[in-house]
Amino acid sequence: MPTNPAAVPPESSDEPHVPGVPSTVTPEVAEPVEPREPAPPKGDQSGPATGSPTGAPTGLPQEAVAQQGEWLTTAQGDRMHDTDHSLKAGPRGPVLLQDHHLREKIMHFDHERVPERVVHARGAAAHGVFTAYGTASGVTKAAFLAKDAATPVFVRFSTVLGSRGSADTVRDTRGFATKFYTEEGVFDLVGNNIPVFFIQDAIKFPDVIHAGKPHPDREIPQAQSAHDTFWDFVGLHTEATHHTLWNMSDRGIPRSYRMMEGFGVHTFRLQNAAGETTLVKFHWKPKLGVHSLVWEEAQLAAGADPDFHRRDLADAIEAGAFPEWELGIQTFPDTPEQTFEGIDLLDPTKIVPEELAPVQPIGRLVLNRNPSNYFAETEQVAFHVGHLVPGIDVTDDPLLQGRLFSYLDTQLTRLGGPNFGQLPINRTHAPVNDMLRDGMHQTAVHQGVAPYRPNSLDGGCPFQAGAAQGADIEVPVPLPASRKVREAPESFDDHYSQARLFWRSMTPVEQEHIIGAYSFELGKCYEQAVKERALLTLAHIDERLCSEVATALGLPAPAPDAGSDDGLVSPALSQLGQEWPTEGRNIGIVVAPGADPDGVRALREAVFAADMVPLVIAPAGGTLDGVTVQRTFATARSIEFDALLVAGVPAPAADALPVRDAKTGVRGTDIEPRLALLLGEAYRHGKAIGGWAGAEAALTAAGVPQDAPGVVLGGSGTEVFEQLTTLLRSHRVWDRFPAAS
Ligand code: HDE
Repeated sequence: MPTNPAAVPPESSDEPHVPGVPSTVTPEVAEPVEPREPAPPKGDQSGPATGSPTGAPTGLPQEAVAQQGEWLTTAQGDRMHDTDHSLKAGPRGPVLLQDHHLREKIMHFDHERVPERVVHARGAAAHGVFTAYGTASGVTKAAFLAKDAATPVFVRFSTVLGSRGSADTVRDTRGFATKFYTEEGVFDLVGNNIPVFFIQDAIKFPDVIHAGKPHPDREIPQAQSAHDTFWDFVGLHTEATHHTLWNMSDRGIPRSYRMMEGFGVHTFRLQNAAGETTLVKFHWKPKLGVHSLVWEEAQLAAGADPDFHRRDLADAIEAGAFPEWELGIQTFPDTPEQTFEGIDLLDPTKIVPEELAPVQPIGRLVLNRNPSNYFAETEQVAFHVGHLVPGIDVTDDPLLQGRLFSYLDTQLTRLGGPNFGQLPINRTHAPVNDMLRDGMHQTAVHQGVAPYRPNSLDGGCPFQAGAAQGADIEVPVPLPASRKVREAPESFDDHYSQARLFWRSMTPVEQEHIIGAYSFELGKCYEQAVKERALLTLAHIDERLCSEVATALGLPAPAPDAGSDDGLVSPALSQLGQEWPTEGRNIGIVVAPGADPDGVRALREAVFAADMVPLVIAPAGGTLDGVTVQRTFATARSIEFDALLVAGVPAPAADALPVRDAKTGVRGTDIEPRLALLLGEAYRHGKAIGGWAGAEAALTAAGVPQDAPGVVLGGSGTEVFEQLTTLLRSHRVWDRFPAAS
């Protein structure tokens, strides 16, 4: 019998299943079940038996599974009896060169890494399905956008600046890249969570990234824009102003990947079956709304849980709270000028406000399956803006044009050669019959003798398709009669009007966050000239923004230079002012020994019933009064919870430090300091807080005023929870932020 513990057969299907893990791409929401820590990867109980120790990862075809059989082998299939000792000349003697297993094992380990992505290195991904409404069929012939077409997808979210091991919650733009495995070939929508970009021409990309990455001498700071080289660049390169302002807004610190918008950024060209063309911008709209962390939370999470977003995405999918987005398009007539309401559609630093061109929903994306192997899927996936299907084409946006080169080129280094398209995650679901041959990591065994055209030896195969066979035929767009130049169009010179539009569209509390972000980032710079130049840029956006940041920096504010604007406001840019679904939110339940255990049980049921996740927090792990504890005072941190409920007052530890009641100033030892920290942070971060069964004392000791907005006391746990749910629909208790009052 095998002695290797990995050889234990896969768990049987009647064992408790990981909550909500689906075995197909069907976007059905599973019944919420009691949460537990993420379980190790399991075999797909519904798929074919593989006889492998780990079972076939969910959804993968059997031939894609590396492990077969129960016994440990070398890479050549030679069965091994010992992988723990090198072959030696005696137990105390030297290691023998003839030990092939040792050399193979270490050689392979030494080469396990591939270069990380030069940008967007830190990411997390999930599988899902996209179902089209058919509403885009009038403007595009793309088959996957026809009514009810369901297309498998793989979506990778990322930060831009940080290395692969950096924290998730840093202030940065987020990548939102979607691979549609359509019947007509792969379509990649490689977008961001911010609709504009720092630069208007791809040739500036190395500059902006060199400026944003850590300083080349000490290689710090990691994954941050709060340093001199970044602000040096954006101060000198004013076309970055609009995007920088978005980054300094709450969009730069999303609460969750599930709560981000996505944008294709560039304008694309669609073509319908009649050959008519339309210019469009793509938008992803999250079902849960657009929500952000507050800056202190983002900083705390970077230490307490650097995997915050990655964990959130995987946990939500595992629990059956499948993230959802609607894909929408803004459409514009394809005129020779390629402008709309005076906005240059080829300028990637500009948006078209939704109030001028509404976003029309064209389909629904549901992410319902976690990757089973990070490297094979999330790391090796290769997106490309040039992966297009008939009916979708690029425009002459100079940023997009440069990307068309970069995304092929970068894979040669990162994935080691030209055959990365054969990696399972990158394989199209359409039949492939190309004439590309050989090269590094070739895994296909091509047939025939004539990989050239024309040929007679392979019967003339493969044949070229025409329009009738669905060939992707370029849209014959007329080119402007012009001259060869290194120049940008004049309209690209407007660097401020849309930054002003964005600023004006923010609510007071969002504006306060922006002021705080600039004050923090510029406060981390050392060079006086860099800060002064940044203030000059702010003077072009708004006088108060500029003067408040100047005050925070201890510098004089330059004279305002707000230009002459139309004063347009786009309410769609604000994240506040609406109510959103609360599915998948984490509810922390702080319990003390003897504090209404039946009430806690009923509360947990109520939280599950509301499709949210109850997490019981107690002084120690295990169970308390028969209730399973998920977090202890040592492992819980406020960042994890969207709302907190407190039942009773935990007894202070014998060595507890005295804490100060923030309201009365009185010091006491009537609450555990870590609980005081938990409640105090949740309060400061504008989270809904509730309590019953004697919670008042704990809240008072933690400095949480009982009459403050968003603090609910009394009744039963379930009654309090109902009120917290209403508060959660607005994401935070905004009235607790000074600017909102
Ligand atoms: Fe990228 N970008 N980019 N980018 N980008 C890459 O490609 C590049 C730009 C975006 O999850 C790289 O495979 C240039 C805009 C995402 O794997 C690289 C320019 C937008 C991802 C590259 C841009 C993006 C990348 C690095 C200026 C939003 C991650 C690894 C012309 C619309 C995809 C790779 C993933 C990745 C180049 C600008 C989004 C080097 C030259 C604008 C989401 O090819």
